[in-house]
Amino acid sequence: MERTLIIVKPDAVQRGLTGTIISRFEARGLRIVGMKFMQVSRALAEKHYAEHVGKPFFEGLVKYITSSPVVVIALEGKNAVEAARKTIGSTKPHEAAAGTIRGDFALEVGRNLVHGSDGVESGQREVANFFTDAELISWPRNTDPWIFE
Ligand code: IDP
Ligand code: MG
Repeated sequence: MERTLIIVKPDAVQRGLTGTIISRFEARGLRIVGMKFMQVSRALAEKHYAEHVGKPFFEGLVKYITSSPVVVIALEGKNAVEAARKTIGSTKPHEAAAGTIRGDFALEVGRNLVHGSDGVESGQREVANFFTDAELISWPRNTDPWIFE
């Protein structure tokens, strides 16, 4: 099964949207295999956002993600990466479809509430960047047969 890294970003935590955002993924059927409240260090932010080094928004992005605590979640499921991205919505919230997290709760790209991995390989890599093996729990969920065929 695929894994994807979700970050409930500092703006979402500050705005009291943590529970609302987690519940969107939970209701979708994705299985939580890791979750913690943490402060992202500059080193971890640079590692996580390495693909954006050199872009004009990079400094602002690192400042944003390290500015206050986040909740990181590892989710598992069939097609978990694409399903989570669709639940999150477009990067620019003003373009995000209504019904998505960004489309319902955000307006600006630099305050877009949530991160989700953009591919199967990045999902694996990003989960490993944020969680140790001991922090990830593979567990049989009683509702799995009602969610996964
Ligand atoms: P994604 O989060 O939808 O995958 P990416 O293109 O990977 O979007 O960009 C990572 C994050 O960088 C975005 O979620 C957003 O917070 C920030 N970002 C992207 N483009 C811009 C921009 O043009 N200005 C400011 N921040 C940006
Ligand atoms: Mg991205």
